[in-house]
Amino acid sequence: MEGGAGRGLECQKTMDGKASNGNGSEKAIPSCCLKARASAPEAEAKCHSTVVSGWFSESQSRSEKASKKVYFNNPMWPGEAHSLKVEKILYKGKSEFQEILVFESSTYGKVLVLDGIIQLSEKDECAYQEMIAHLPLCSIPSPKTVLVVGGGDGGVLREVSRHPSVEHIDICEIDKMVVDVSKKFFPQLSVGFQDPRVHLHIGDATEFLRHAPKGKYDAVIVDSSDPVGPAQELVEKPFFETIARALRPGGVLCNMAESMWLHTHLIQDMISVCRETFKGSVNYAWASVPTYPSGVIGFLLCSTEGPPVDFKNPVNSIEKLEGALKHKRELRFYNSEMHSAAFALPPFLRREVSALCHSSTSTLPR
Ligand code: JFQ
Repeated sequence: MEGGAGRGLECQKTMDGKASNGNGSEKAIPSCCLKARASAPEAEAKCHSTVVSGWFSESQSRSEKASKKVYFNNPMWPGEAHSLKVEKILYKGKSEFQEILVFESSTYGKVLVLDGIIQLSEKDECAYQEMIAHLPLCSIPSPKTVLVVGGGDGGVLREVSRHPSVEHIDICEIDKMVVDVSKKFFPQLSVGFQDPRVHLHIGDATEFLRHAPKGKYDAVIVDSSDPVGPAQELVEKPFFETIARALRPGGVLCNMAESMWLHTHLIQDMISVCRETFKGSVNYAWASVPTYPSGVIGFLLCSTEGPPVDFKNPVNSIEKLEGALKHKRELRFYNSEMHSAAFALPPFLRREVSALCHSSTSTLPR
């Protein structure tokens, strides 16, 4: 986009906390410019490099030399950085894989951040965890064996365990520290680990899937972080092939699939790869999650060849499952209407992601 550099310079003027109105007098910075403040080095970043002037921003920071901090756009959402006001930093640590931060926000409750990227907030986690779990599990009759990839906070497990038909839940999370931090700070999510059907495996998901018996799972749910760094291979063909192998005929995959506002190329690539790999249905759905970049998140739903799966019309509706609506806690976001609505796609997405048009089971009218 033209003019970006010029706007950047304007922002620099606000770094001292004041802005000039051009006639020599100074005025307070409008709140919209607070975001801009976080995009440059600041002495005030005293608690954590992503927290500047009391605001967490989802841009990344990296120390070049010990004393010098360099702030830059996150490559997944260049030119923007959603901010939350921080009340208190509750935890900061570094695992073998990533930097972990937990803070109390002013308006979204506690927030979990990995490598500078928001994973969940207490206020809106329900939308993501409920949708990523129930979109696939309500699309097949009586799911019994489920694998969760990632999801170390336990929120997806909490949702999967609402399903009374489920007998066995494997979870493969690479970073044990995420599980431990969640158990300490997010008991409403980590409650998912308490279900006796859950079996936790700490390790690499591709390895885990390679050794999984062929056709073992009715459903696989990939609750990954963004595909930069360690999660990169989770959007590539070999990974999807191992999932397809581990699913039974007519088994289902639900994979986090980023934002339709920001990542149409990635969505296009994922759909193309999944269409080659999964010979049943491939559909895209989405939900509103205010703390994720652009405020929405997508889900890619795929089924293997076998009994046909109509993702848009749940055959295993949650309202009919005994005890499901209130298991551990009440559902907050998901119901059968939200399920079907999630597959309605705006025209711009249909136009930009041509892969959505190339199947009898796509969400597009033919
Ligand atoms: C929550 N259980 C995991 N997964 C969250 N940009 C991702 C976090 C980062 C987002 C996309 C979803």
